[in-house]
Amino acid sequence: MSATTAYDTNNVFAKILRGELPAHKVYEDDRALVFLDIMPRAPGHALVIPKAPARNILDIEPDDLAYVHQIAQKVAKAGMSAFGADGVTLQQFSEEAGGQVVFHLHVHVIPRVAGVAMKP
Ligand code: DGP
Repeated sequence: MSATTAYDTNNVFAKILRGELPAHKVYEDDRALVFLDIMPRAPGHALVIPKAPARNILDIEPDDLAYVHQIAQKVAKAGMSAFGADGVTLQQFSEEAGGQVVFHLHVHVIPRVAGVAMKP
């Protein structure tokens, strides 16, 4: 596996973007989509993805990466407020060795309550 691995248009997030699979969407614009994680590690666990076809941190265009993080900041603030959180954890995994399972770039935004551990 290398940084040049091609984008797979059949990954599940590409299917969500095309409307072929359902998702609980919480925000959408012309460049990004935000939806709830199907296996939340804490209440309000959301995923921010670019609409552009990026596999992960290794191939995303810098402008798209910056935009995804702008949206992640908004989602972090809104999620903390909505779920009464004291903090927020952002995670992004790249390639199998980095813990990535779905190969369309996504940033996990996980509201955190003080003293409450995230689910594994
Ligand atoms: P990772 O690539 O390691 O960041 O893990 C993928 C994450 O995506 C994991 O937290 C579960 C979530 N996920 C996988 N399939 C689906 C799906 O079909 N719908 C939603 N909403 N989330 C999914």
